[in-house]
Amino acid sequence: RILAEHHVQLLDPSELMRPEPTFADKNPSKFRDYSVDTTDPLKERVRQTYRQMHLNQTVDFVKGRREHWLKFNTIKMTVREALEKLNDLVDESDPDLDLPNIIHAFQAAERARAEFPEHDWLHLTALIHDLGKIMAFYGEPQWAVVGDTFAVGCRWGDSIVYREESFEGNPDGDNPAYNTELGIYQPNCGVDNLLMSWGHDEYMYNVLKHNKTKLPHVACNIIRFHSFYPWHNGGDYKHLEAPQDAETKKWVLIFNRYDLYTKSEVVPDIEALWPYYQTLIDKYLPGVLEF
Ligand code: INS
Repeated sequence: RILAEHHVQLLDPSELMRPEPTFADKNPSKFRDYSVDTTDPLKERVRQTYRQMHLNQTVDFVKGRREHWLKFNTIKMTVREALEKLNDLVDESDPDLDLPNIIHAFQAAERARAEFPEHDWLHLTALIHDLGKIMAFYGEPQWAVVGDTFAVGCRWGDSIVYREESFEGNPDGDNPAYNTELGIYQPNCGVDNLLMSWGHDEYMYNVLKHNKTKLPHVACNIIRFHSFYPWHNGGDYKHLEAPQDAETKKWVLIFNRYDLYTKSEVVPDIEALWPYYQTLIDKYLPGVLEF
């Protein structure tokens, strides 16, 4: 009976969506610090990555990268092989994690597993949510792989990090077709109709669909929008939301707790965890994938 109560408590949605998680290794307000300090190498690394992103991500650029990557003819690999590649990737846009990305994958997955033990699809979603970052090993600069995403083709959201200065010189800012509140979109067109800045979210979403994953659609949507902070965290782009986006946002926000607040120096025992996660890979995303 005690166990059952504990279980119910863990699954209470209001608890799950509380902004302050109790499991974080540092004060939650200390995450996502994008303040500028040009003498701090980590802060500068983050700022420069976003500067390149905000300068170069235009409608034309995004269309070009989609054209290139969505042929899925670059890489053939299993999920495990792709995850192991992330051992060599430190995300240059992330002020909260200076460790290889595979560690973050397991940190997030284990937290999802602890809070939603019965939703095995969510554990796998957390494990693979950043897998699209393997683009960085195949010629893509980090500014087109990592970091928060935003919609191109309309005015940039006010809550985008470094919004004030870092878009200076981006030609879309001078283009009247792209620089209005609606830009190329219809009101309430829905987030899945937005042309997103090119990065690992949109790529991995498409990889999942291309490889006919058995993960539920909401899992694919979590992956597609998990870095769209200006939307799910900043409150921008409301005029482009469709009613069905509320469900996506709810799950993205639940997921965000595992994604953001588990970032810490505590390294999980990855070898010991593989067998469990391999069963999930075999169930939902087996074999060699086309990336
Ligand atoms: C996260 C988030 C972080 C960013 C990471 C990304 O989802 O957007 O801010 O640094 O690259 O994976």
